Amino acid sequence: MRTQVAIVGSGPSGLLLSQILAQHGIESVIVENRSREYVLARIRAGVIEHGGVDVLTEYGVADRLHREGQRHDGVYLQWPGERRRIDFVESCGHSVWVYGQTEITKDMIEIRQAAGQQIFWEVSDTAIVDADTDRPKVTFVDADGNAQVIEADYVAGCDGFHGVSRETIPASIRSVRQRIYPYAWLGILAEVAPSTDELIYALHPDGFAMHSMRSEKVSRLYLQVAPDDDIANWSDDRIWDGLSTRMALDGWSLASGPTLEKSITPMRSFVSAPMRWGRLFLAGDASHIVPPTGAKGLNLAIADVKRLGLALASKINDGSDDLIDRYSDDALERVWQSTHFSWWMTSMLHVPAADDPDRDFLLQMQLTQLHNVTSSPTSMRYLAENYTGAVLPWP
Ligand code: RFL
Ligand code: PHB
Repeated sequence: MRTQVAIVGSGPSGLLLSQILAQHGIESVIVENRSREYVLARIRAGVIEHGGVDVLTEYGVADRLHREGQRHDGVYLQWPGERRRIDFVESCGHSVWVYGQTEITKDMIEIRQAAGQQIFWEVSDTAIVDADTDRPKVTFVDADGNAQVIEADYVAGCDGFHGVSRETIPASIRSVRQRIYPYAWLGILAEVAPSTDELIYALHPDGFAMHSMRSEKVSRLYLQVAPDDDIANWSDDRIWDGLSTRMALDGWSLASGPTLEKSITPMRSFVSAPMRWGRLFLAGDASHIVPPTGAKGLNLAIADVKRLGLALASKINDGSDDLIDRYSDDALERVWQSTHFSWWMTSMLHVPAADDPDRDFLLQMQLTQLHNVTSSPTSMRYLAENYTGAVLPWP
């Protein structure tokens, strides 16, 4: 097989890249190691920066988002006895949108397949070869067990944190900077109307808790748990008790409902650089991951992919090397800003381990910081600008 751009991974990065390339008249083939059903059912992010919505709108994949997504103009930060709202619009003139990554993925798969996009589902043994030559290839075994080779002009590694693309770049030229946090998030999706108008991020001595949502009838909630905790230890009753205790506030109560899904996700900050090697370009989680507290992962993926789509279009259609040569450095600038913000939010809101000798001191520092962040207009603006992405560079 021959194509212009071979894309590894059919998550938000790979799907959006194929859409952007198609709009520039460039053909691509996607290979994905999971089934279509699995990818469509995967539950992940929920918050999209206003700039991310602009990109999805510009490339024609945001019609349902505009009909069913919810605009949020603020957020609540909470600690025992206090819940304070930061108004994004007042602080920086921007908002975010709440619309599930699951829905974005569904919309993009439908749009791409209706346009005839070739996607190989359930492939195995994906490998990227000759990426540092003029003839890069993606090899894989298709769902019927046939060995396949895609010869391409360029390869986009959009295969997430556990993919093969990043490791294709020789270790000798790759640098990794990371932090593994001593806690994880237990997330549930529940069939119950949200008990709040805005997202709540709460610090409590028992651990962080958060209330997000997907629609008027479906809520998404998270609890800080130990990184080695087992979901089997968490009955629905224990989860709802934990959420109610950690988000308790006089005059407010948390409504519970049937749990549709529950899982535990470890938390890590991770950046691998560079994001390009020869004709292989990395985008999204394949190159970097952030802890979910800043709601940045999907937004970084959208930003990378717009930058990469424009760079490849400029090279393929106009013969210009400028944007592909700058891709890695330009993308990493936003990656580091979002990595810092996610680390800052995470550090402010997660309780240190019970055996941390500095626990009491650190908890007091977090309370003081939350107080300060929600008191000063300058601090509120810092949070609002970063959370909504107002200060982050969009390509
Ligand atoms: P994905 O979504 O992981 O997609 C990669 C795709 O590649 C496939 N793949 C392979 N295909 C072929 N061959 C191989 N060898 C392959 N290996 C893997 C995978 O099956 C998959 O389909 O990466 P992508 O596209 O870069 O998208 C990144 C986002 O998914 C991620 O950053 C966000 O979900 C992070 N995130 C959040 N981001 C936000 O912006 N806002 C949020 O509110 C937010 N909340 C979250 C989150 C992530 C979470 N989890 C579960 C990690 C909340 C949670 C709990
Ligand atoms: C979500 O809705 O899943 C969500 C929202 C905000 C976050 C993380 C996850 O920071």
